[in-house]
Amino acid sequence: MTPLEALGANQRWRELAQHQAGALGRVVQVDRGECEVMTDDGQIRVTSDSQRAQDDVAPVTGDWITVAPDPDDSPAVEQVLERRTLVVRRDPAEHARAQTLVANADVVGVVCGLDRRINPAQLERFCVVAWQSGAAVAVILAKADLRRHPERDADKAAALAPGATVVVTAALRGEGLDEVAALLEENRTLALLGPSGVGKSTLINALVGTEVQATQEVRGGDAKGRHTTIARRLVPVPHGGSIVDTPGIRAVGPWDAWDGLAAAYAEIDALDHECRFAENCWHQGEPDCAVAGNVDPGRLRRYLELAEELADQDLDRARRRS
Ligand SMILES: Nc1nc2c(ncn2[C@@H]2O[C@H](COP(=O)(O)OP(=O)(O)O)[C@@H](O)[C@H]2O)c(=O)[nH]1
Ligand SMILES: [Mg+2]
Ligand SMILES: [Zn+2]
Repeated sequence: MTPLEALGANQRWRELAQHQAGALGRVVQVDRGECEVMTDDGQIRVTSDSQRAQDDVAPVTGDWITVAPDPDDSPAVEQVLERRTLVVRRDPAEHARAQTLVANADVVGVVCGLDRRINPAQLERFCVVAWQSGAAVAVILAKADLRRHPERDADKAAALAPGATVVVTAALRGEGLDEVAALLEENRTLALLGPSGVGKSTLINALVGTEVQATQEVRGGDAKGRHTTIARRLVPVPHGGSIVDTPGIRAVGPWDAWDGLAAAYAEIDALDHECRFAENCWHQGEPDCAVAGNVDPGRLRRYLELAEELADQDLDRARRRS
């Protein structure tokens, strides 16, 4: 298998690239206007200078692109090929803006460290962002060696993340790695999402077999990790597939994520249609409500909070446009 095939090159991407003049490549890492790009001729540095690009989509890690075929110039991004999936969050610095994290992940793995209790609100928020991307979703429970009954955590996670595959790992002991590798079958791309310190880099290193990602001791006292690695880098996994870390995330804000909300709270969304649209019911004790009483009250409360957050964002965007 060529390095580009190891990163998921297939007939589909090659056909899309054929409509462009340039050669197919996949963005491995982006930093300050330059991309590391894997091509059929190996890895090259490409400027993403928008002057020469045909569109103004800024490439992110995981993007499939074509590289402008100009022999006299340094290589540049010609076109960012239409993304199959895209992980987007609300920009933590600039709240009225979206920040794109990873393109073309097949699976988004939301990672929770079992050195602390699963935080339902946090897990669900990450799941909203994960589902919104369009990828499949997995919840990866890390550091299971620290728990006497990790299967109970798995049950809890499954209840908080309907539709997601739940995987239990203890990467330092090499446990659960086969289950993660199964997510990577057919050269799929897995994007890890989760706060610092949960064990993402340790898991990647265990899968890859070498120290490709710096890991950091969790600070004493709290379980927050330091932000050791900031670059989002796509790395091939020896037994197939590729994996990308999203370091340095404290909290994740959903962005225009109504589909993600519906998927992350699928059991509530299914009932929601029965009364919200017919009776304009907000499931707060109205008579004949199909939702309240039939779903977990904590999940309902968090679902409604997130719906309000998204509705506020919609209003905000509408105001800005007018
Ligand atoms: N006990 C235990 N600790 C782990 C495991 N995986 C990671 N850690 C520790 O958790 C801390 C943060 O891990 P790291 O991979 O850097 O987290 P990241 O910020 O999500 O990339 C480090 O001190 C790791 O040694 C595990 O499977 N078991
Ligand atoms: Mg890390
Ligand atoms: Zn209702």
